[in-house]
Amino acid sequence: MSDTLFAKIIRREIPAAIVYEDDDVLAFRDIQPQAPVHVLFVPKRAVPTLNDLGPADGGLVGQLVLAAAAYAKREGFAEAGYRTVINCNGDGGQSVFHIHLHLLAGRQMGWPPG
Ligand code: DGP
Repeated sequence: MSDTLFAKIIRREIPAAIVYEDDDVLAFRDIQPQAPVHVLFVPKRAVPTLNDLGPADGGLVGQLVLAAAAYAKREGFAEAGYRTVINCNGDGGQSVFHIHLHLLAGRQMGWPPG
């Protein structure tokens, strides 16, 4: 596993407010929340960016999406709505190079994004 900030959170070397975990995915609250609910869904297998995914990695991305949707249902805001985002590289606004899916909820989201 590469030594990103999120790898350290996965290894419990840095504290985080963990809200979900399974064998492949860890989810924890974003330290700089952009909405009342802002949770990051992170694969335990470190892949730096979307550009580094291969044909066999569809399951990894699918697990992030499914875990986020299940969390939204579990927490009771699925019907009200939410947004999921995966940033990629500089123009995408990615700052931590370990793929993660942002789940944002609890307010009306604007479009287009800033
Ligand atoms: P991105 O810009 O898409 O790479 O998102 C990275 C997110 O990670 C950003 O919204 C802030 C969050 N973040 C950065 N450092 C920490 C940390 O130490 N703990 C937690 N929980 N989140 C962090």
